[in-house]
Formats: sequence, structure tokens, C-alpha cells
Amino acid sequence: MNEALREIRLALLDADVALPVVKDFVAKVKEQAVGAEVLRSVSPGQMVVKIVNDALIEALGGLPVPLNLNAASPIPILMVGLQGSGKTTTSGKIALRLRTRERKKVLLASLDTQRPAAQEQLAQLALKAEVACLPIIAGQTPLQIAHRAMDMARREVFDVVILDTAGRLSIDIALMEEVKAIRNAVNPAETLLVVDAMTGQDAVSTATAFNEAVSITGIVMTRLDGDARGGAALSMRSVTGAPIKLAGMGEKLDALDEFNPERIAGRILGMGDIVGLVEKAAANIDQAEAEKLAKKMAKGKFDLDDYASQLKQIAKMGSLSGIMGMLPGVGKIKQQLADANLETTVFKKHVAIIGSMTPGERRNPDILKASRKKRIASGSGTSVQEVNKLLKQFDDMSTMMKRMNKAGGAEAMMRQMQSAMGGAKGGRRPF
Ligand SMILES: Nc1nc2c(ncn2[C@@H]2O[C@H](COP(=O)(O)OP(=O)(O)OP(=O)(O)O)[C@@H](O)[C@H]2O)c(=O)[nH]1
Ligand SMILES: [Mg+2]
Repeated sequence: MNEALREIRLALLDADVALPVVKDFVAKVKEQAVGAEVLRSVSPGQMVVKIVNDALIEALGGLPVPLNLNAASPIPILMVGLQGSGKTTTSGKIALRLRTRERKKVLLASLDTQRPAAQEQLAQLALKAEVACLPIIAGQTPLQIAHRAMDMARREVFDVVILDTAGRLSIDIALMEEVKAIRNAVNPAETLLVVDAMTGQDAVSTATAFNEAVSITGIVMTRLDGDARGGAALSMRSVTGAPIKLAGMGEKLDALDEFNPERIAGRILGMGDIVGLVEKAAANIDQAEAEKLAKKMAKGKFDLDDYASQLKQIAKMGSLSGIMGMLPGVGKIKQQLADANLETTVFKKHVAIIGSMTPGERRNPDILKASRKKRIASGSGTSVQEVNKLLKQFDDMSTMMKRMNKAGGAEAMMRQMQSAMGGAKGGRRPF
């Protein structure tokens, strides 16, 4: 179990969850995991993964939390966050969402007097979202604009007023004082901290600073359409206690989703879809054949026949990197295989080339001279060059295996892969 917890600690750090949050979380999980009953059908490792996954979902808020609109109209929503985090875009997205889904009459107001084009940017978004925008009056302070927005909303009976504020490169006192004053003046039903999902270790200090200044009621994570793992979500949630309510999924106005703790938990953990892998593997991999192969590899006997049969099995499961992506802690092997350039299309070619060889040639590729290679190339619809490339790769692979064998690595690797693949049937550990 310690091994599993170590993997999880690394996965969390890798996903950019802040260190103190990781420590805290792992300690909690350990407490839960020790003494938890291990079901007969799963391994302790799998059990830990499940406990962690559940704890992570819980820590991320469990169920999605909707925006709080339980307040007297006009309901103010205040948007805060660092520069470029996506406040203005998200303001437009929320406006569109409230107008179309909740049938609310929404007023957008830009309090950003820092960036010259900021107010115009929001006006454009309002146009696209088909909601009203507070007319721009040059020279007003953010606080004056906030008052004017609320006045207009009362006068013209708006349901919701979204106040977009200016961002700064990092938290500064003047910004915090400004936002604090606005908050105190309008008393928002929601004060949403908008954060980029790419935020790393500074997620904690950012969230703490904003929370202390304006009491965050919710968090919006933007750019979850990118490849950030989203570990900042756990950090921010953990230091503020505020729920993550919405997820930005792109630049377009309708690219806003309810935040789904389950989905983000899987992403943060990056343990991969172990259950999915086990199912897929059980359905596709011939267990007996895999074991036979492992033994051959362990003995350093591995010929082109074995190579072809391995390729076929892997091809059945889909792309290699996809499979490797599902396995935790195999980054190194994945890299080695990537270096060996083993892609699905290459697989097919290789299988065809090996299929055009005689059994003798497959067992002993050294006898392959020019004329035989020419025959094989035309038989498989490839070229002599490609045949040479395969032979070179096979050679490299054999060398790599022999080297790994010496270090006891091949066996370990096969064991690791096999236990992950056979986990469902044999009840072995997934890593
Ligand atoms: N891919 C992606 N891009 C986003 C998302 N949200 C915002 N953006 C982009 O991020 C950039 C900055 O967004 P803004 O909304 O202007 O950010 P801001 O926080 O208002 O910036 P400042 O007002 O300068 O502090 C824009 O190019 C947006 O299109 C998102 O969820 N996904
Ligand atoms: Mg902005």
C-alpha cells in the first residue's frame, strides 16, 4: 500500500497540486485505507486507487454546485482573478448561460479601467451573448462603475448583474483593496475566483489572497480544454473551501460546463483508467500467449515470430501510447517504445513483412540477404528499405531486451505489464 500511496503522491504533484495539499490529502487517504477491507476480487493496490479516487471526488466537492441565485434582484455576481485568467470571457459565458438556461435578464458591466480595450471587449461579448452591457463612460473609477451598474439594474429591472474586474500579473495590495471596496459596496451573491487550470504551485497563495480579501464563494477553472491536469482545483478548493462551480472548456461563449468532480479526479490522479484497462485487456489479450512470451523474453529468446504475435496483440488493443497512458508509472517504458517508433501503422507493416518470411527466416533473420529481402518486400507490398528498417528495429529491440535482462528489467517490466493486464482475472496488483 505504501507503494500505491507513493505513486499517488507523485501523480498529484505531477498534476500540479500544491505540496501541502498533497501531504494532507495522502495522510487522510492513508488513514482511510489502512484497515479498509480488501475485496476478494481486487488487489490491495486497486483498492487504494479506489479509495483515493473517492476521496479526491469528495475533496473536489462531490456533486456539482450550481451558481447561487437566491438573492434579491438585481443579483450581483463579482468576477475576480489574476490577469488573463479568463474573467472577461467567463463573464460573457455566464451571461449567455443565465439568459438561455435560466431566462434571466442579465447586465454585463466592465470595471476594468486598467486595460484600454477591456470595456470594449466585454461590450463585444455582450453583443454576442445578446445581453445588455453597461454603457462605457470614460474617467470613472471601478467603484463608481459598480454603483452605476447597480443603479441601472434596479431602474431597468435586471435579474443579474455580472461585474468583471481588472486583473494583475500577481496579487498586489492596490488591486485587493479595490476589489474589496467593490465587494463591500455591492455585496455580491457570488464572488467567483477565475483561475487558469494551468496554475501550478502558486494556486494556494493566489486563492488564499483573494479569499482573505473578498471571501470567495465559488471558483471557475478555465482552459480545462487544454492538457493541464487541473491539480490547482484541488489546491484551491482545499485552501478556500469554496466549491469549484464552473469549468471553461474553450474560447467560445458556449464553452462553459458545470464542474464535474468525478472527471477532474480522474484527470488529476492520472492513474489512468485502470478499470478500463483491465477490462480492455481481459477482452483482447490472450493470457496464455502473453505468459509464454514473457518467459521467452526472460530467457533472452525472442524471434521475429514472437515479435509479430506481440504486435498483433498490441494492435488489437489500439494505439500503444493509448494503452501505456492507462498504466501508471510506465513513463520510461513508454518513452523507450516511442523511441523505437512503434506506432500502429508501423505495426501493420511489420506484421505484413514478417508474414512474408519463411519460418526459417523468422527464427534466424541473419540469413536474410539482398535477394530474400527483395522477395519479402514484394510479398508484403513494402520496400527493401522498410524490411531493413524492421530488421534494424528488431535488432535494437533484442539488444535492449538483453540489456534489460541482465539488469533483471525485462522480467520486471513484463510482470508489471502482465499484472496490470491480468488484474481482473487473476486478482493481481495493477502496478
Ligand atoms: N482555451 C480556452 N481559452 C480561454 C478560456 N477562457 C478564456 N480563454 C482565453 O484566454 C484569453 C484571456 O481571456 P480573458 O477573458 O480576456 O481574461 P481576463 O482574465 O479577462 O484578462 P484580463 O482582463 O487581462 O485580466 C482569451 O484569449 C480567451 O479567449 C477557456 O476556457 N479555454
Ligand atoms: Mg478581462
